[in-house]
Amino acid sequence: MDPFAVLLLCGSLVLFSVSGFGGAVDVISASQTLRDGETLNSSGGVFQLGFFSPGRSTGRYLGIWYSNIPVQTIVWVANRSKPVADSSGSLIVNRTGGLVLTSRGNVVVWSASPTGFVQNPVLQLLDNGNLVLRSAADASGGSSSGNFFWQSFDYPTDTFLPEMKLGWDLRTGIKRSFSSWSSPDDPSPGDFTWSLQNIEFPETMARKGGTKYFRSGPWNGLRFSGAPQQSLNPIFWYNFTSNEDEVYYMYHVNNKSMLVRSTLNHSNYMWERSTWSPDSQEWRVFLQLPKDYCDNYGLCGPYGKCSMTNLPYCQCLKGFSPTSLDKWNSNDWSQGCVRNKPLGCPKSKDGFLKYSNIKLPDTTNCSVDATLSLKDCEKKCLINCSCTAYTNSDIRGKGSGCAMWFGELLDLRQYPDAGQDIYIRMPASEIAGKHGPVAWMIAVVVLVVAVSCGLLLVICLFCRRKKNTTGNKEVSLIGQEHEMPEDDLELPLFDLATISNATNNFSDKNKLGEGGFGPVFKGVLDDGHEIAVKKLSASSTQGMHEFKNEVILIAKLQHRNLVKLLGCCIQDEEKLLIYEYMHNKSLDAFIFDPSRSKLLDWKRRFHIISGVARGLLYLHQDSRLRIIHRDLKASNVLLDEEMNPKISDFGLARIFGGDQTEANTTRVVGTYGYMAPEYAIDGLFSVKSDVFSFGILILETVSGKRNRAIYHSNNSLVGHAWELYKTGKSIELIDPSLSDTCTISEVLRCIHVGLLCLQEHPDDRPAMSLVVVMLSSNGSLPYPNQPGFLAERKIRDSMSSSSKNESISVNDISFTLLQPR
Ligand SMILES: *[C@@H]1O[C@H](CO)[C@@H](O)[C@H](O)[C@H]1NC(C)=O
Ligand SMILES: *[C@@H]1O[C@H](CO)[C@@H](O)[C@H](O)[C@H]1NC(C)=O
Ligand SMILES: *[C@@H]1O[C@H](CO)[C@@H](O)[C@H](O)[C@H]1NC(C)=O
Ligand SMILES: *[C@@H]1O[C@H](CO)[C@@H](O)[C@H](O)[C@H]1NC(C)=O
Ligand SMILES: *[C@@H]1O[C@H](CO)[C@@H](O)[C@H](O)[C@H]1NC(C)=O
Ligand SMILES: *[C@@H]1O[C@H](CO)[C@@H](O)[C@H](O)[C@H]1NC(C)=O
Ligand SMILES: *[C@@H]1O[C@H](CO)[C@@H](O)[C@H](O)[C@H]1NC(C)=O
Ligand SMILES: CC(=O)N[C@H]1CO[C@H](CO)[C@@H](O)[C@@H]1O
Repeated sequence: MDPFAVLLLCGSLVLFSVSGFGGAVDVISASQTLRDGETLNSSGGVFQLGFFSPGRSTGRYLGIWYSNIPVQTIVWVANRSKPVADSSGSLIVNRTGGLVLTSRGNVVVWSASPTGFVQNPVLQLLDNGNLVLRSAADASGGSSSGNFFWQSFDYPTDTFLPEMKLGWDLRTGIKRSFSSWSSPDDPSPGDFTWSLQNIEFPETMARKGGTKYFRSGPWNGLRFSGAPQQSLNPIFWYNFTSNEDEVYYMYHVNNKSMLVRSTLNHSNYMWERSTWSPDSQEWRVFLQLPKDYCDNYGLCGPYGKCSMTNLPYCQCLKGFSPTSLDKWNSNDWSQGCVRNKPLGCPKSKDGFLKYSNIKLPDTTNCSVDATLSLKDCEKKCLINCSCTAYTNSDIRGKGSGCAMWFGELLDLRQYPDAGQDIYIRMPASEIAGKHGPVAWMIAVVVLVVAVSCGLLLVICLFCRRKKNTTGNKEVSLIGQEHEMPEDDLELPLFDLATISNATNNFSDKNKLGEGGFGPVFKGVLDDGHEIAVKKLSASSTQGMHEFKNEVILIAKLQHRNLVKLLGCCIQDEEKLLIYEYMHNKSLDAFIFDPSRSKLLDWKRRFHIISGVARGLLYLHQDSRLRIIHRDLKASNVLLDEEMNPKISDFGLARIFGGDQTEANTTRVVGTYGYMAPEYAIDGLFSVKSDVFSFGILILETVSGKRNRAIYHSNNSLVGHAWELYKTGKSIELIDPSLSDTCTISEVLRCIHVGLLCLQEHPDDRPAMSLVVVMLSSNGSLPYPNQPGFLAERKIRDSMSSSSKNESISVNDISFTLLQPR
């Protein structure tokens, strides 16, 4: 017998014993073929190798997926960019261990070669999803690293599985990184990639079309310095290995029977980690990166520092100022900051300022010496004039190693309680005075402030005296802050010329928007005060005198959640209301905008919901006027510089007619999507119709979605929220961009209160005083009934009153009068 044949026979015998065990086929041996339609199962039945067609594609790809879950979840694709056109594809392991995928006519579609000579090559699919080529003689064969001549884990696609390595194999030169699919129908590499970079001080970097987009920060011995959420999870543990053979990052799952994967999502550009939930039979995402606005790469430019707890988010480091003040002030921070004073090196001395809880800057221009202590690191940095910062490269224990940055510091971030220390180089003059001169300066500043306050007080008193005596038109803006004796409260009357001047003659450039009662313009008074001017449309039926009286009454309403009315102007048929200017525009500009919605984390949104509730309570009960807003909606909630909510447009309905607590009106103001059924249909309004609108506002703020249609219970946001509530799945209503910042119990409470506000019968809705209590306490809440849907009301009404034409015509009138906005 030919010796080669004997060898082959032996090989197959060994093979037989391997594959025969347990009956499942988890290996393909030399010269065997895997055809389209056949699968190779891993021994524990977790994964499967075979041919598949993704989404709507008809092309066939060779790939690996989970065998036991109904949602086809591909974890690896061999020929990502070159499908087999029909089902003629077949994979063969040739005698030298080459893997060859051919289509009709033996055309090679994909191939892979072993890294060396393999005796009796076999291809095996392991239970961790790794497809490996090994020698049949190699008995180990387990899922431990083993002697693999080729493995799919070295050529990742978009999925990072536990035990896979992200990084470099320095012996073979392989660099393992990830790229998203192009689309759900096309596994070819998309423009979203994820890799480990900067081998000196490695960090992971996500790129979108080649542009840096999110960075994890470098590995500091325990975790990536910019991914604090990592250390919080008991399900995983992480390994980072760096030696002369390999530099890589890896994660493991404690519970082996749990299915976990991380993917690059091509549709939302997120790095998502999810687990399979056997109960609900779906993948549950529990970690998404980037996580918040400050995670945007380089948002604050060089020497800028991002913090989610500050507004604006970006700040210059101490001793630095914005490169371009104009851009900085218009929230374009990308140009970053420059030093106020140049470094002294080499002529004079420099020192370092310590910052704590920092995500370390981009490590591209960083070098590490693991043998140095922090003290020696400082010395070494100090003698090289281009060294701008240093810190420990490993923070385990007391900290060790030395990392130094050369050149600009980019993508710094301040955490409240994560990150680590960094020491940033400054000229000695900017640090030296930390105790002496600074304390001195503080003393001087305090003195100056005290003296000027005193002076101001005197001036104010003087002015007040003067005003009282002359009784002239009040034009000053100061002195309106607090409640004054009745007779002293006079509304500032502005001159039309002043306002016209401030708004560039009501130019379109100054227009902020079109409110329910007329356009709104931004203006700047001569003294620099920014104002918003509402030009009332002429349709008010009131005379000038009544109008002025109304405005004076409304100007008395003072609450921190109401926009402050600064004055008015009545001249030449023009009626203008002058308000304080709100820098952050309105709530709808944030929650409905995919990119800006990240700016409002849950804490802020809850603050907004609570603030609006208090503002509304004040209007309904605490103010002397009992005002019904009648047009509460996201675009009428303005946000100041600190994102405090302020209700605007209150009292306008009053100016334009009726002021009873419950009234019937022929003119239905208000906005489609926010109106209570009894108001929209019967024109009946009360404080409880505001409560209904507030319920809509809560649901929109929580979900980030507009309530567009209330006609069809299934399509509307309200209907959706109700369906989810009934099935105990309210969590699914939450805006995905909140998922990491929210306190679930608080969100669920808000949704619950929202549904109570949306009850069909006004009497079933809580008053605002109760809403405020319900939002802030932990007590149990009543079970809501089905919310009031316009559609059902309308249909029921017209059925029950088919004999009464009257009611139908009322419906028609009210709908034609709706203001579609
Ligand atoms: C592989 O597993 C699937 C499902 O678990 C099963 O239907 C198939 O028969 C298995 N194939 C082999 C060759 O064992
Ligand atoms: C096996 O396949 C590899 C990869 O395509 C190829 O380089 C090699 O020549 C093939 N060997 C044989 C014996 O066909
Ligand atoms: C990974 O790290 C853990 C501790 O975090 C350690 O017990 C384990 O041996 C490490 N594994 C590898 C493969 O380095
Ligand atoms: C491991 O995960 C499985 C599947 O999710 C679960 O059924 C099992 O209870 C878990 N075991 C432990 C010890 O947590
Ligand atoms: C990507 O995200 C979208 C929506 O966020 C989701 O529907 C889709 O399943 C995700 N795709 C992958 C591959 O995880
Ligand atoms: C690193 O240094 C080079 C050369 O000075 C510079 O062009 C580059 O912008 C720097 N990169 C970072 C991330 O600081
Ligand atoms: C400072 O360090 C940089 C980066 O390591 C190096 O290229 C440069 O030569 C050093 N300069 C001096 C004066 O030592
Ligand atoms: C013959 C071959 O290997 N063709 C392609 C299969 O897909 C990979 C990954 O996308 C490509 O790199 C190959 O060129």
